[in-house]
Amino acid sequence: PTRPLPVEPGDPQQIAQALSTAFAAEHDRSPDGVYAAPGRVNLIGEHLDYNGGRVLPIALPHACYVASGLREDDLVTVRSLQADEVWEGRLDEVTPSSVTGFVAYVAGVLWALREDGFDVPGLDLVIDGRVPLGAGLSSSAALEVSVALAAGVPRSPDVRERLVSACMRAENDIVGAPTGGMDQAIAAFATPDHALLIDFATRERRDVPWDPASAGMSLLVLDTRVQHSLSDGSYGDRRSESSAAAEALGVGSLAEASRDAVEALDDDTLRRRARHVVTEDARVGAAVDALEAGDYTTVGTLFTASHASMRDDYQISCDELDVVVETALAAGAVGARMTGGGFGGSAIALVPSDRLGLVERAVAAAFADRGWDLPAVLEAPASGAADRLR
Ligand code: GAF
Repeated sequence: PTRPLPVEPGDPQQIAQALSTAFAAEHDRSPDGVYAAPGRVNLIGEHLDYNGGRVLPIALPHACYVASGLREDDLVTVRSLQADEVWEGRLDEVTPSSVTGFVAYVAGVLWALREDGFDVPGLDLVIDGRVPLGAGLSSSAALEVSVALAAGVPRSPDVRERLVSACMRAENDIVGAPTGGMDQAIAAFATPDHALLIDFATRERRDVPWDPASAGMSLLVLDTRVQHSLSDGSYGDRRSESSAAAEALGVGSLAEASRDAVEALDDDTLRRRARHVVTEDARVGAAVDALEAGDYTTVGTLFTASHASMRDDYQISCDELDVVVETALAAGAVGARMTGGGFGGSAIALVPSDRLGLVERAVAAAFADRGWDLPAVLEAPASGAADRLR
């Protein structure tokens, strides 16, 4: 094949219908509800959430789907269409070491909701995850947020904030991934056709128009298929280095530091990490201004500068991501960068729509030349937030 492999999001209503049927086959009754929560690509602002900076993600049309039914006892059963085994357990027995794999996310969210005072009932859950795994597209947060919605907690105006907190707590305390909260927030609060600006210094959120087609462009998401994990230590290392740099600079979080102070740091590693954070935060501000002015060429330039910063200063890229970025730019993209946690996963490219095929073929050829597996490609219209489907 000369083109990357497409990963289709599927039709939400058809997926929900099929999941209801799978639930009925397993449990001899219809589910009480079917819920979905999206994956994401972050347009710009990487590793800024836990550094008190700004991020600008969009939600993907690719989502995680959960069918849930109340039980009369307080057992929880979890079946995923992507796994062989069924898990069965009691929430009061969940601890960081008692659950592993994808079940840690599911049981972790239910545990965290209980810890927050919600009366989570016994549940049967059947899950269909349609966000590619380990691709830096936030399959974990999609799973967490869809399970949180499916957990049968009452709806109130502030409940989504509490669900997001519970999802983060599950990820940090039960799964052991020290992540920063961007992914859960975009899954819970995305608006179609918009990116979500989140300022982690103030916790303010604001929709920003995202319409590359208005400038004759498309956003290409290319999954290198180099799997990454947020709990393998490398992500946590960046987080500790950031804390050490903030401490050396005498600031509460790194995004507050001045560029001059950063350049005066003695330690080369800490100086690089801090430089990424302060320059990236400034790029997010510039990208928002450019988007509000409809200037997608400038957005592209900022993407490419962001990639260089992640490659050279934050040092979270890898050869495959660098090759996607360089090849896309050489084939006519106006900007490209890795997205998400890094060390593998996906890159995004802003491409004049009449060059999409050219860029896709060039990336596929560059991977084939190096003997690497063909990357995957996703379409990424900015999609909506987690919701109940039936
Ligand atoms: C991962 C984390 F989960 C997020 O919190 C964020 O830090 C991101 O990496 C990097 O921007 O997706």
